[in-house]
Amino acid sequence: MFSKILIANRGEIALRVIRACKEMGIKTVAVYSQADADSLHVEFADEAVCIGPAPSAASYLNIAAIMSAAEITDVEAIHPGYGFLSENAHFAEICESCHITFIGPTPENIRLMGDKMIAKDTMRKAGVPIIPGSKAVIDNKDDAIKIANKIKYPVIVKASSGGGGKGMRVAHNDVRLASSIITAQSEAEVSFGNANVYLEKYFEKPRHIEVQILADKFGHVVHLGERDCTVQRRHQKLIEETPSPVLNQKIRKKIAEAAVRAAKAVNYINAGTIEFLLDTDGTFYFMEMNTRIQVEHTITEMVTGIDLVKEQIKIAAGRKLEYSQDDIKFEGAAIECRINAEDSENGFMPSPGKIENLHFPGGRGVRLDSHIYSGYTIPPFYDSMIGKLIVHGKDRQDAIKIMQRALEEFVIGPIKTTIPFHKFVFNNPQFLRGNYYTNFVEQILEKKV
Ligand code: MV4
Repeated sequence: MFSKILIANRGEIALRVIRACKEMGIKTVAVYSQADADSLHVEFADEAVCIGPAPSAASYLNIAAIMSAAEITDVEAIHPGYGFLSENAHFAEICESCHITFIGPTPENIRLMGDKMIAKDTMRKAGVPIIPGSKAVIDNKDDAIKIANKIKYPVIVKASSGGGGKGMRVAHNDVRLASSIITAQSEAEVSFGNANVYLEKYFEKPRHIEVQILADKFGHVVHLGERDCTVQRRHQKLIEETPSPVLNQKIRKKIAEAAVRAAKAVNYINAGTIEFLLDTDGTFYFMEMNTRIQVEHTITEMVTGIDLVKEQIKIAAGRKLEYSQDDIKFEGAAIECRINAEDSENGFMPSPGKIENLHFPGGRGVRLDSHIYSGYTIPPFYDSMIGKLIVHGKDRQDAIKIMQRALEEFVIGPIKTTIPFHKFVFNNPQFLRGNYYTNFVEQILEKKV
């Protein structure tokens, strides 16, 4: 096992990794930007190294500065968390060449899944259902129009290097398709430095279902069930729950098996998530694979009792998975609400600043993963998520009751947060029935449901 790990991240996920390391008897090194000198991850780690000024590009994305910190502190491994360098194949390669273990998948895994077209083609060959669409990059509008008329409108143009919703365009007819391709291509070129786009049938009322997998270096792959992440705004998830309120046991088993097949097809190693689009009729299709630990990993931990960050570290250290699929038991239901420093009553406008009043909820079934404290100033430079409120109940109804109570107990001020939004959702009849789609947040903001 490693004796010292560097955490190349900040905020709640840096704390989350430090906590796992402490329980495993591993020493920790935090890295921080000049704007994060007062952060809890700096306080809680055994050592801390300043890696640059506030902007991410100069600090948390600064590979040279992070590798220098790793060399100076003599760590054996780096945990990248999520975001920042977590899905950067080049960074994973540099770690390898410096003989420092990257706690995550191989550079090849990351690179393959980073190209959505290649990922899709790999899944098709592995027998994982994929969304009908173009089999190659779109290079002229006539071919695109032919494909669109074959799969029937509406269609969606997606960027090959995209993901997470960036660079997507929906088209309902030939004329709009031609212009959508041009705009999607130029957006993709600007955002990703790669203008390649492809075409898919567009689903109007999908749900976002993802499956957590773990894979060790000996080819063993297990799944840890699904998460329903359908409550999103502008491709930012706000609420995640497990199990999904809409899957029956038959589809649940099929989607989990498809995820294991997907991971095996690419010789995947470490923790990963396979995202599926679920149609209203229960058919599901591969969307993309996330090659990192995700924000919402916590709800899977609650229902399985498995610490995913510890598993990531053990896998990276070359340990075999200690259990097989049948040993994994799922208990109850878990829900996560993302607490962002945003004014959900004013267009989710960012609301950085000093926290003067703070009270964390507690009691039965409540977990709070957060790096904030009373007197802490939220810097304006980074992601607005300041915490995750996670509940675990004996079933969905019980979890909802715990969440409603915990949201009532929660005080953060005077900065604005997404707590009022969550209180509103947990009183919405459609949400309470589990009857919602990806347009749900838009609908409630327009007061339609
Ligand atoms: C789609 C889709 C409908 N049809 N693809 C959004 C993020 C990225 N992972 C893919 N996304 C979508 N792809 C087809 N063919 C609808 C979405 C989508 C979405 C998916 C899941 C959750 C929320 C969403 C919000 C808007 C669009």
